[in-house]
Amino acid sequence: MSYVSEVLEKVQRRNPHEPEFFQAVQEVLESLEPVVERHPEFVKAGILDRIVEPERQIIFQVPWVDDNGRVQVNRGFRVQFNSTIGPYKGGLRLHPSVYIGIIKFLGFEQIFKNSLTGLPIGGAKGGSDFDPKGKSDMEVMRFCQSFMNELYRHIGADIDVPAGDIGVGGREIGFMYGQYRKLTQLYEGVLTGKGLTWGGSLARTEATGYGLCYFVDEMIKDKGKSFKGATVVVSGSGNVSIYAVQKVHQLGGKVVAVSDSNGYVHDPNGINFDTLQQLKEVERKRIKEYVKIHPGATYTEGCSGIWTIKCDIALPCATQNEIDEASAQALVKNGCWAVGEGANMPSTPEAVKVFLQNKVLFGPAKAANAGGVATSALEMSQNSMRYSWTFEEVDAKLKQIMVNIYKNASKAANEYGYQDNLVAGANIAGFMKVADAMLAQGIV
Ligand code: NDP
Ligand code: 2IT
Repeated sequence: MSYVSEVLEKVQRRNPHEPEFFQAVQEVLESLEPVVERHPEFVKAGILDRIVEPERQIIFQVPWVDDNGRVQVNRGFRVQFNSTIGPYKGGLRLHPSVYIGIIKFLGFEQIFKNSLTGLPIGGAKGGSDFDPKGKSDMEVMRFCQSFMNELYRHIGADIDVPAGDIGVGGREIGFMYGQYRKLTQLYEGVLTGKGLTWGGSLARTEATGYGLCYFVDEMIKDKGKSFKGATVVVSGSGNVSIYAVQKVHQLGGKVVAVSDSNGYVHDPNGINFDTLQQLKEVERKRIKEYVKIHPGATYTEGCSGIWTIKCDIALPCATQNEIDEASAQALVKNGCWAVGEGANMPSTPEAVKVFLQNKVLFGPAKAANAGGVATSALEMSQNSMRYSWTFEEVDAKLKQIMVNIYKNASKAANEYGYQDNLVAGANIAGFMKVADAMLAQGIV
């Protein structure tokens, strides 16, 4: 049995009932077969055994009182996965579907993504099964404060720096930062995605969506194509989606559809960015409200139908496993020639296979959506310097980082016999840096 199969078997045995975690590990480890073959020193040092086991997993109670005076109890998580190349770094997700398996898959992905950025950050993830939908601002505040009442003792600007993810944006980061400051008396860059008047970085809000488009732009340019005149479908309508829509339009493409977990909007005239931003960011409304403002658009219940809309480029920016094999086949059949993953693990393994077999240019999540965390690391740099860069400075650095990620993933793919397979290329390029550092630092 190969070393990779041995480790995979152990991961499955040790982590039953966590299919998302196993899915993420399997994809990475399988693409590392030729790497461990060429590097027996990694086998000897047990690098794979160690990289699939979180360094620390914290699970805690989050009690809070709702607006009716009732006590509510949620479960909080922080998985500190790997700190070999820097302090733990990764977002917090607030969604009712959150359990340890989701946080572990996201934390595992984060190790390689963060490595790919070229910046000194380790991998982590956290969150809670709290559902922010329908909660008042005060309920969200009380939840965030209670969450931080436990989390604060495990984090710090040089220890672990959380940020946003699904259900966590500027509002939640604000409440958590306030509570951290109150509890510790420290004014430090312990969270990223902060407001601009209290340590936040310009362009962090836009970074994941913009970075995704910079990555895809580089990937398709390499094959003689561009966003100009391309029809694009973007799923979701949250932070990543909103700024992906804006950047696609700036690059000359046209986004014709966006969605939420209830359904999707198709606007053949092009999704109006201002309406989208106002509805989702400011008013926190459902996406179906869009058609009231733009009668030329249609709303359809159910979210997977979005992948049956004819497009050149698909940018899944909602959640894991949102594109299954059938949706991937529908995209290919309709002529889709590029996919960039804004969400984490949005394509099932079967869907990825369909894209690769059909020569669709495919930008995998850990490379394509790394712009968010990269800009978080730039926020950390600015906090350390007690200084801030202009929007243009941060945006230029973000763009360069995304171009470099594409080049490094593409180069690693070619070096290990995976021509044009950026899934394998990103896994290998991300892994090599962490594995070399683990080797150098000994068994700790
Ligand atoms: P938001 O909470 O801002 O938006 C999430 C969007 O996805 C909403 O439109 C939401 O719809 C939809 N969605 C969430 N869960 C589901 C589901 N189970 N089924 C269908 N639709 C769903 O989150 P972000 O935009 O920040 O995150 C989106 C994705 O991007 C996630 O996978 C996240 O991990 C990833 N990501 C985020 C980064 C960031 O910087 N924020 C960085 C890198 C990756 P609804 O409102 O109906 O729930
Ligand atoms: O998945 C991700 O990379 C994020 N949610 C962003 C993490 C961060 O620390 O900015």
